[in-house]
Amino acid sequence: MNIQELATVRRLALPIKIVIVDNKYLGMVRQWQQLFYNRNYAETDLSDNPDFVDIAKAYKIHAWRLGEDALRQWPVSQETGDALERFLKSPEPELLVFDCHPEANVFPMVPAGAALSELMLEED
Ligand SMILES: Cc1ncc(C[n+]2csc(CCOP(=O)(O)OP(=O)(O)O)c2C)c(N)n1
Ligand SMILES: [Mg+2]
Repeated sequence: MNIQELATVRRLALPIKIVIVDNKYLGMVRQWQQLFYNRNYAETDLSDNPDFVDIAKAYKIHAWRLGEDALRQWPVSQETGDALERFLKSPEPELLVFDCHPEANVFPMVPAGAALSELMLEED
């Protein structure tokens, strides 16, 4: 929704660090469809997302991708740690695409109509 701002980031050489958690869905909406509408996924599939690394490169912003496996082990490998450190310390704008499982959910959440005290901490 903010792609054009990459042009400003580049023009002003703003040292902003951008992380895209790419689950290939409108995930917050998909989670509701999964949990409360029996996985009736409507208009949330983004499996045809563009390659965000290529998009950043078109704006001459350095970009790279981190697969989900890279963060599965903790502490992360030396290679991943070095890459993240370079990313954070870079004086340039940087964009990182972090591939995320399409059905990873976010908790806690409050179901529609429920009280805050009824928040869900995990899937039933
Ligand atoms: C301009 C605008 N349109 C619609 C929404 C409603 N909305 C909130 S979260 C969301 C899905 C966002 O998907 P994504 O950016 O892929 O993030 P994810 O939930 O997958 O982490 C939508 C459509 C919004 N907040 N702003
Ligand atoms: Mg998403």
